[in-house]
Amino acid sequence: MTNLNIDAIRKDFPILSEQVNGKDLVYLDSSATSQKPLSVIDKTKYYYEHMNANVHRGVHTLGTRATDGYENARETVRAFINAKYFEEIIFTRGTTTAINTVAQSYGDMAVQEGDEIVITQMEHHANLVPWQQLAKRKKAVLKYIPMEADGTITLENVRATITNKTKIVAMAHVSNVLGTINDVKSVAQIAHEHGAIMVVDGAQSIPHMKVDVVDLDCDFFAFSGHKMLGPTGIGALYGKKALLNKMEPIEFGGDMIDFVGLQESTWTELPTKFEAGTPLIAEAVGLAEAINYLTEVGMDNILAYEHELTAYAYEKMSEIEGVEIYGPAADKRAGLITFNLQGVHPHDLATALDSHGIAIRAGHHCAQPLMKWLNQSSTARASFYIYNTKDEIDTFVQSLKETKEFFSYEF
Ligand code: 7TS
Repeated sequence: MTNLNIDAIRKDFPILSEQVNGKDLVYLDSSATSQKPLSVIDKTKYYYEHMNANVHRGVHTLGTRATDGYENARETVRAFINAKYFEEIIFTRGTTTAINTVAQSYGDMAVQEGDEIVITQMEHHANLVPWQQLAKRKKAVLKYIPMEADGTITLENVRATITNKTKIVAMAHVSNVLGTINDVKSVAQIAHEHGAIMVVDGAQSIPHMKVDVVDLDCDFFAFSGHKMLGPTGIGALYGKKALLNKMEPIEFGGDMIDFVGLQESTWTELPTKFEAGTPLIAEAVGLAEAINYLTEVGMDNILAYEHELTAYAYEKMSEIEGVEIYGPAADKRAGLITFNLQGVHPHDLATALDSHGIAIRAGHHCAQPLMKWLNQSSTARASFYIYNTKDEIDTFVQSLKETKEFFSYEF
C-alpha cells in the first residue's frame, strides 16, 4: 500500500473539485496533460505580481528578480535530472521543440548520406517526424527496431538494428500509447558502442519516475513541463555539454548572440545560445515549483502508487468481455492503459464517458505508425497520476460496463 496521503494531494488540485456534466470530474487524461497544484498556479501568479520583467537585460530590481527566478528554475531542473552542469539545460517550448532542436542542429551536423537513424514504431510523432525529415534532408536511412507482440523491445533486436553506420538512436523512455518502459540505459550503451548518440524522449517518463541523465548516459533528454504538473508552453532539452558546444543554434535573434556585425555574427555561451528571444520566464518559474512539488511527494512514491493503480485498473478492465488492452502486462508498464471496447468506436466511448464526468483520450494519440502496427485506426486511453484513486477507477470501470450495455442494445 502507498505511503501517500492521496486525499491531501487531491486537495492541492483545485480542478479536481469541478463538476462535469453534473458529475464529479474523474480525470484520466494526464498523459495528454497533467492537472496543476495550487502551488504552481500561485507561483505563476506571484511571478506576475512581484517579479515580472525581461531577463538578462535590465539592471533594475525587477529585472534581477525575473533573471534570478528564471536561472534558479534552470538549477532546479538540473538538480532534478542530476545533470552535471547548468549549461546542459536548455529551456524549450516542450518535448517537440527539444527534439526538433536536436534533429536540426545535431542531425544536420552529424548525419551524412547513407548514415542511419534508428527509432521505434512506438514513437510519438514528435520523436518520429523530425527524424524522417532529417533522413530526407540528408538522404539517410530511417530504421525501426522491431517490436515484440506485447509492444516491448528486446536488446537483441536493438543490437541487430544498430550498426556502425548509425549516427542517432532516438527512443521514448515510456510509450504514450503502450505504456512500455524502454531500457534506454542499455540502448544508450549499445548506441555508444557503435559511435552513435542516444536521444531519449522523456515526455512520459519524467512525470512519473526518477530520471538521472548521468546514470542513463543519454546524450539528449527531452521533456515537457505540462505533463509533470507544470505550466503549458515550457519544457527542456538536456544535452551533454561537449555536444551542445559543437552544435549550431537553430533560432537566431536577441539574447543568443555575442557580437553582431553587418554580415556576420557570433553566438553567446551555453545555454543562452539555444534560447533566442525573450524566454518562457513565468513558465520556467512555474515548472520549478512543479518540480518542488514532485520532489516533496517523492518520485519513488509516485511510481509505486501509479503502479498499484495501474495494476488495479488493468485487472478490472480485463474482466470486461470485449475490452482489448494493448501493450505489456501490468507489471511491465507505466501508468496508462490503451484499449478498445469491441463494437464501440473510441470517440463514442470517450463521449459516453464524458457524460459521466470521466475524461479519457481517444484517437491515434499522435502515433499513427503505432496504430498501423496495432492494426487499429483509433484507440481509447486512460492515464493515471498521483491524484487518481481506486474509487475513480471503479467509477470508470462501471461506466465502461454501462457504455458497453448501452451500445450492445443498438446492435
Ligand atoms: N513524446 C511523447 C512520448 C508524448 O507522449 C508527447 C505528448 C510528446 C512527445 C509531445 O509533447 P509536447 O508537450 O511537445 O506536445 N503526448 C501526448 C499524448 O499522449 N496525448 O496528448 C499529448
